Amino acid sequence: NTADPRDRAAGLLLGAALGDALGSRFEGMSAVRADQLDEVETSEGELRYTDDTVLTLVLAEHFAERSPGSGIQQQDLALDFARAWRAEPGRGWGGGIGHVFRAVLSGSEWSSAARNSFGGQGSYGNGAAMRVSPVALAAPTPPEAATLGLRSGEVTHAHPDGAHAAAVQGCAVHLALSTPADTALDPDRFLDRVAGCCPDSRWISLLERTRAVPRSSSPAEAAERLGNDVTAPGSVPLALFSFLRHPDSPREAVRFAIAAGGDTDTIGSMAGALAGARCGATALPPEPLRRLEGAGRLRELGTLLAG
Ligand code: F2R
Ligand code: MG
Ligand code: MG
Ligand code: MG
Repeated sequence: NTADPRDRAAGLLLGAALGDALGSRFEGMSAVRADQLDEVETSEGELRYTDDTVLTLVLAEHFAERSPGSGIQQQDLALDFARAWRAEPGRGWGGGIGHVFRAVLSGSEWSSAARNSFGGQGSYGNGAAMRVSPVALAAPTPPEAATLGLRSGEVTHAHPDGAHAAAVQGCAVHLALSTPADTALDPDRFLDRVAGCCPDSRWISLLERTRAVPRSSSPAEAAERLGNDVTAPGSVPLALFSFLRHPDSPREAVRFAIAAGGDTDTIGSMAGALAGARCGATALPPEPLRRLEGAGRLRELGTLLAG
């Protein structure tokens, strides 16, 4: 682990993208074996990322283009997300998110576009949480990261389960970024602090469920208890668990998340952001990192946003 804030900021963004790119080969599979993970880590060729990282980059650029402390301009952010979706339709997008982006591109306010999806329920997909990690670099404290996470999330995910997931994951990444490098991470204290930043009863109970999973569980057992699907409540807890299981190894945290199967790119990405933020870019596995699409810009943005 490193104490260098720039290395940690780079690790946060690179860890998110690496988890996405490694996991994307297996998205939708029920479980992933160690030899399949070894193969994707060591094979040749570029490791391409998916929608998770496309939107993470948009959010990071949103902060990089503005002076520190400017927060989020929600209509601008919605438009930038939607333009990124339009520019790259082949990045493996969620089933309902196109409706939101199409409405924004035809002039709707973000709030009505997000509210009108899924028959007026709004989305509880994990798309708001999967892209939220840059808020940890823009907010000075964990509670402010939760607030920024919520503001970035509600732009497309109007259902409270989807929007609050971004608050939870954003604040968790901020906490991971500021854990002392030379002290063992205490999972109970970590979950207490996340819960303290996110006063949403549904998420408090999901965090309690995460805490109750035995620390020695296998990926399959953790997925059985916490879920591993494209919904926010069915994926953010498993990403947190994967990190708490392997807080000092981004490679192991990401491998655990992907081995659990299901929404592997997204759960791998969220676990990678958490572990990369704690351990830094220098702790990421060098070989797959060398092959990661966009690694140069991700590193640059991390360093820039770290200030
Ligand atoms: N969607 C995928 N992967 C599967 C398809 C891959 C693609 N076909 C390919 O192989 O190229 N991956 C990406 O989607 C997830 C993020 O989703 P997001 O952005 O939240 O989208 P959406 O559509 O809003 O929500 C996802 C699904 O959740 C269910 N859902 C959400 N809200 C619902 C509601 N109110 N009622 C009922 N169902 C709801 C729906 O099934 C949505 O389609 C990430 O995994 C990303 O990698
Ligand atoms: Mg994806
Ligand atoms: Mg900061
Ligand atoms: Mg996914």
